Amino acid sequence: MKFVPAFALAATALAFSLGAAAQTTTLKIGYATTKESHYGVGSTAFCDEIEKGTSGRYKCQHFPSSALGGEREMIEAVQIGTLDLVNTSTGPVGNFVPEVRIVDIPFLFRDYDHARKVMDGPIGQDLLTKFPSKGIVALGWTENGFRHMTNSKRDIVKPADASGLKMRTMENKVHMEGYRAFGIQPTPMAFPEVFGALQQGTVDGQENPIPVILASKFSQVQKHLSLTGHVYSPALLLLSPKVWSKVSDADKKVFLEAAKKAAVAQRKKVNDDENNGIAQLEKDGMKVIRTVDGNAFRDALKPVYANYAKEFGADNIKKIQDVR
Ligand code: EAX
Repeated sequence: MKFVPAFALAATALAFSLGAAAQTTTLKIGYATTKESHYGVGSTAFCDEIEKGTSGRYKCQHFPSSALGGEREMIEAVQIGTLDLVNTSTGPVGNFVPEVRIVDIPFLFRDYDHARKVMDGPIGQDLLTKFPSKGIVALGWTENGFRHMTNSKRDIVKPADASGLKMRTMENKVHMEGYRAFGIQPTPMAFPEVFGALQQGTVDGQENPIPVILASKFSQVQKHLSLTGHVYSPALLLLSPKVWSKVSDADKKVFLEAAKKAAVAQRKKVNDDENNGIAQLEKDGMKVIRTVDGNAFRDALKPVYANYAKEFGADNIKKIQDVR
């Protein structure tokens, strides 16, 4: 048997490990809420799929709980390439890709089934094609959920109850225009500042889906929850073009398939939180108004819908409303 000196074995092992390590690219992925939240579940599904599907050529490092800043900051970081991936609501996205603003219109979507059909269908898929020219690769739609109002002052059943409240909103002019019609004083603010602002009383309330209210423990600083469901908040998996340009065609297919699996996992978590989270929030001390006067909120929006129709085209709004 040929004697192989120990140093030769060590060198071979080192070369192999360096070779293998050199083939693994670790992608940084950021999102607003905890790793256990809907964003963490969706991001984990995506990351597991790309690691498996690329035989370990790609894996992720998670930055949950707004560790890398607000969603707007993370989207900017993806654009310039200092962050590889972000799983973000559409809140600030309209500042980068204006066409996306149409899906932020209040009371546009009937329910989750309608919203998911639109995002996964021709309308939603066409919106994804608007991103590359703005220096962003949109891998697919995930989901934040239907947004509800919380505040520290009073029950909200109809717009008059919300009138005069100083509410934190996302940096989203479509939302702000709609909320003004309810008499709300909208205060745009990045998500990482929201808990503190509620705690100090800088704002009276905020609006977010149940999964975000749960994961962010807003029950500690908010007494009232009203299930207004006034906006459906889509979310997106966005990737830096710097990464995308280095991904092989075969691995690109893996990334796109993985984004679909992320959507399935994230939407399931949203469903679970919607089904179980409200009772949890009541247990945590929140007073929940389950039935609001939805027609009164929709009526209050009518003048604003005329503006939305001017901005987005009445036919484009109707196309979304007509999806069955
Ligand atoms: O995406 O800013 C918000 O209210 C968003 O819903 C939150 O960051 C989760």
